[in-house]
Amino acid sequence: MKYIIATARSPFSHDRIEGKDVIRQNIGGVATGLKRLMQTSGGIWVCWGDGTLDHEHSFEDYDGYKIARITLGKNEKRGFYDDYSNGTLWPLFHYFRDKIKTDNRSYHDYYSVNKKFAETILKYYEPSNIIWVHDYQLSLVPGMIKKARPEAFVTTTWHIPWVAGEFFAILPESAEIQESLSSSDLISFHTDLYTRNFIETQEQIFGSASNIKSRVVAIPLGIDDQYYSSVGKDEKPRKQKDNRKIIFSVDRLDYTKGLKNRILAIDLLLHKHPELEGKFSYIMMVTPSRTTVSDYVAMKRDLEMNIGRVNGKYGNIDWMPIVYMYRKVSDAALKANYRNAEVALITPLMDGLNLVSKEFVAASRDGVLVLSRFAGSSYDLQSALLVNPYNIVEMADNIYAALFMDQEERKRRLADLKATVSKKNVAWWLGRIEKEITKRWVGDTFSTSGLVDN
Ligand code: GDG
Repeated sequence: MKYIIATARSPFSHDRIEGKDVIRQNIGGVATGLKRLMQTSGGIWVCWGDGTLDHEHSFEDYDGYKIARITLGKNEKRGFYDDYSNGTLWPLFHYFRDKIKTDNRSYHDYYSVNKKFAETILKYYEPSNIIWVHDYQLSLVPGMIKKARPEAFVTTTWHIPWVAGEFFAILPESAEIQESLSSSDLISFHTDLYTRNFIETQEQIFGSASNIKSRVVAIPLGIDDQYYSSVGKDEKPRKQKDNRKIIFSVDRLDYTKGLKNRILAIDLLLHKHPELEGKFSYIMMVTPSRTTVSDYVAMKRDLEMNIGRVNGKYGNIDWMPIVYMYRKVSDAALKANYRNAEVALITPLMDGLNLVSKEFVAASRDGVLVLSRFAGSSYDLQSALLVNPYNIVEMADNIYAALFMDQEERKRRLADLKATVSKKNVAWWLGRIEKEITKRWVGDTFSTSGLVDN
């Protein structure tokens, strides 16, 4: 049995940088999990080729599987990716009402790009294939495939939250999207809350959800815990100057991540506890993201202004409370930062899951996780210090508690968290999805990828 996987972003892209042809790997846990599946079971990965040289590699054999790339024109990309996916659906599914753009023209591009994906999938489809569609950029693909080939098995994984039905109703195209997704043979979300919201949405739009209840499941994505817990051979624990404690975070630059509220919490922490001057460094890594979307440009300016304000207010010639880095770092550097941190501050305002929280837990030696209640991962990571990211006082108090938590409690909490993260790792996730497919598959040739670990 082979998969045809469809994701908006590609596992890697071909680019020309300073006159040299290079391969750029896609960062992020989804790509890592799926690469592993494709390497083991083979199949075809259909994706958007956004690299400058990807048009020269529209179909290639790579590492045991095949990649089919769809190239998009400049306007098409803007309508599909910047405007509808990231300007309409992203804020909608994270409850940012004021940011939702409801513009029919960009839906047109979104529709036609989804059609290109569906056509490409159907071009390669064979009856023994499982078609696995990922995420909000491709929400119309399941419906398009089922219309053309009702017998094809389509499973969909939704990586971001699913909102309450009455909020989803804001979207002019809500019925089309719901109809398409609910035609999947299996649809998975990260939490029970999202599955409940999806079923309620179905009831509100179509009057009943009895036909989809058995096809909707909650299976949270896991990470490759062994990779994060292994120590690189050149890696040494870093000593901070004057034994300063390290608070760490890494996020894409995004308004859903609650970056500014964290700076406000550091401000309040230092206001309430002036004795903490010089006692910690907050290393805030921010990864450039969606740099062509206008909201993100303004947000960056506002964040940097606040970091400067807080550093200016409390810093001195030997110490700045916030060490800010705006760039992508290597996997090895990220792992070392996870390991060296006493506290991880992961406080999104809304997040489908949040892989960073799990990666920190796997890598950490004795760190404390301060985690937002609105991250999907908080459902499983109950031994973290859970905070409301809108409540600045609560955040400041929990950062203080994390910095000064006694060893016994740190160890107990981290051991609980590690047990969950390694039990529900990426192999577990793939295994659970394959098990659900097996239950529903009516073809006679289904065999799992062998990654099952449940
Ligand atoms: C969607 C949902 C859901 C980040 N900066 C660097 C870097 N990263 C890696 C992290 C992590 C990943 O990117 C980000 O994880 P998220 O969980 O935020 O995932 P996304 O793909 O952005 O988002 C989210 C996820 O899908 C999975 O379903 O959790 O809720 O929005 O793996 O480590 N990696 C490196 N350098 C960086 O600078 N090497």
